[in-house]
Formats: sequence, structure tokens, C-alpha cells
Amino acid sequence: MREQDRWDRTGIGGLGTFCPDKVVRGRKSLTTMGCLNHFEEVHVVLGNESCDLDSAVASVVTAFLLHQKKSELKCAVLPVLNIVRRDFRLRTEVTFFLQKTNIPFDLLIFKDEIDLEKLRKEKRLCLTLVDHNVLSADQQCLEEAVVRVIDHHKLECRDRRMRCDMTVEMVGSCCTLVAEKMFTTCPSVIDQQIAMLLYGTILLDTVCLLKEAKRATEKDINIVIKLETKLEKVTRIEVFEALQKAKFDLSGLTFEEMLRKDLKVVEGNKFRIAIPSIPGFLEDLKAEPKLSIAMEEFITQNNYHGLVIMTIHHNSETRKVQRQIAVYSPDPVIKEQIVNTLKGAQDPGLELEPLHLGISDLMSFNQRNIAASRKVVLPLVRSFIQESPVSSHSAKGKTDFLRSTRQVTP
Ligand SMILES: [Mn+2]
Repeated sequence: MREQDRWDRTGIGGLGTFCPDKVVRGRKSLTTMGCLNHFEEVHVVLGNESCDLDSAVASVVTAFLLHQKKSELKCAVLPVLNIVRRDFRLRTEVTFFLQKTNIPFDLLIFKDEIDLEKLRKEKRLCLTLVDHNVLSADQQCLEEAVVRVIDHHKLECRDRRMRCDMTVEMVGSCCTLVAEKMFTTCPSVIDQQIAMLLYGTILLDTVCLLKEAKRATEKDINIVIKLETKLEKVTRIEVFEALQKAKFDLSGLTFEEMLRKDLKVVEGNKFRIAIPSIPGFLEDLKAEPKLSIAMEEFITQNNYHGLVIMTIHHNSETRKVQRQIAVYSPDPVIKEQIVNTLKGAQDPGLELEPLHLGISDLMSFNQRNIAASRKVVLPLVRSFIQESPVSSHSAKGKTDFLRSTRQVTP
């Protein structure tokens, strides 16, 4: 059987129709909000801000489940993907999998298409958090609307327990908990489409239940086996590898989208440094036309002062990992200072080895300490921001900072 046929067998299930039709038809926020006026209660299922496959699928499937249980006409149940629609293209494994499982993209609602704060003010919002249990800083205002949490991260917010239905368990994937809920409360609605959505997500999150990866728990394994009873002729490794491939497939993305795909930003002291992580090698960037201009544009448009690009390459045959790191800033002093911070790191050191790629303005290195991920580099960049001496470019920022400090100090 061709791979395509196998995927198509997931068929079009009920997912497209679980939201009251007129609500999800309207894609523009105005239309959506206009339609939402008809409902006394709007129940939103919100994933975390990374909008990875776990968050996206957990939110879509949980909304479907809640809708089954709560089909009163006065209540709308909506999954909301916690990114702006423009960024959806960057979640390549999510777009790939939702397409494969026949979820039409125009039925999805993104955070910039619904005014949750307005609904909360009108006291019409009920919020279920999936795949996270703490609202991000700019969504804190929604806190009082939270009625349910389904999550597999460490519980950071305990005082909600009284008013909230909490399902928090350290399993490999939030979708394992969603699947478990479905099997216990509504097993009859698990068709091939829903089973495949949950199945693929759990496999991706647990590295295909691989023991050595230490992600999968007993429960993840049992749920995967149960889901397999709803699926025909699928193999774990096939589904996992297709998703893994889609996750690292940057072929459809522009350079700017590549930088934004997996981006962390460190800020403070009026400094903003972006740390994108890109699969592959720095050498690959040479193919990018007008690279320096693109980097400068990216920096200017987002008010960054510098860019620390990390690349990672997994060789699937040798299982070897290679890391590289490069620093860019239109300000040579800042660039130099960041490089010195990275070079001077100890415990662990990054073991940097200069690379001459011939990309002007970019200082590039092989990073021989492959264990030092962004979790190590990010605090280094933060220490640069906090401790760096005032440079030419940053002088203004630092002065502003001092002035604002002075204002609050009596
Ligand atoms: Mn997750």
C-alpha cells in the first residue's frame, strides 16, 4: 500500500463539524467575534505558545471531546492555537499532520483571530489549558476563566485546584492524557482520524516510544497500543519518521521564517538578542542570497541588537551530532562582546573552533561541546546583557535604563 493511501484511510471524521458551523466558517476575527455573540458561553481550549504538535492536537481533540459532552446550543467550544496565523507555516510538522489527517486549515482559529480578553470581560469565557498549566505573561489576564487543565508539565500553579478540574501527570505527551480521557468518557467517538492524530503526536513526543530516549511512560505505551486497535495497517516507525521529517523540513520556508521557526529571545537592560536554532550546518546559509542584508533586516524589524545562530545536525547513520554557532550584529562592539562571552564560558565551556565561511559580518564557530544546547547558551547571552560594559551602540539603551531606574528609586 502506498503511503498516501495509508494516510487517506484516516478519512474525514467528525472533527471538521464539531464547532457550530457558523463560528468556524468565519476566519477573520471580526466575523468570528460577531458569530460568537450568539453564545452565552464560549469554551476555549488553548495549547501552549510553542504550538507544537502536542499542543495543537491536544487542543483540537479536547475541544471535540468537550463538544460531545456539552452540546447545548448556548455554548460554543473552540480550539485556539496559541500563535498568530502568520506563524502557522513555521510549524511544519503541525501543518503536515493536520493536512494528512484532513483537518481543513481554515477551520482553525489562532490567537490573533479571537479576542479572549473581551470574552473574559463579558464573563462568557471558559478556558481549558492543554499542554501547559501556567498562562504566559500576556495571557495572565485570562486566569480567572481557567476551569480545566490537562497537562504533562510540572505543575507550577497550585492554588487553582479548588476551582479547576486538574489532570496533570508526567507522561511523555499531553495527547496521552487526552486519549485516556476519551477512552474512559467517550470511546465511541474515537474514529480513525482522531486515533491517528493522537497516535502520531504521542509517537513524535516519545521518540517512537524508544526506551533510551526516556520520554515514554507505561501509560504512553498502553495508550499507543489501544489507539492501534482503532487504526488499520499503520506502523509506528512509519508514522514517526514522516512526522520527524516534516518537523525538520525547512524547504518551504524563507530565510526569515527559518530564523523565526525555533527562536528564543533574551532581553533586559533594553537589549534584545535573538537566538534561533536551525537544523543543518552554517555552510547551508551560504546558499542564501543577500544573507547579510537579510540578517540586518531581521534585526532592524524586530529591534534586536544581535543574533546568535545555533545549528544542529543529526547524522542518522552515524548517530553523530554536530553543532555550530555564529554571531551577527550590525554593531561590531556588541558582536565582539557576545563572541567573547561565548568563548569565555566555563562549566561547561563551548569549545569553540573558528570557522571561515566567508560570510561577511558573521563570526562562525564549530562548537565541539555538542552537549551544550541552547539551554546552556541562553544564560551566557543573558549574562552578556546584564554585565557587558557600555558599548558605543548600547550606550543609549543603557542610559535609558539608568534613567528609568533613577525614576523609581526615591
Ligand atoms: Mn507537550
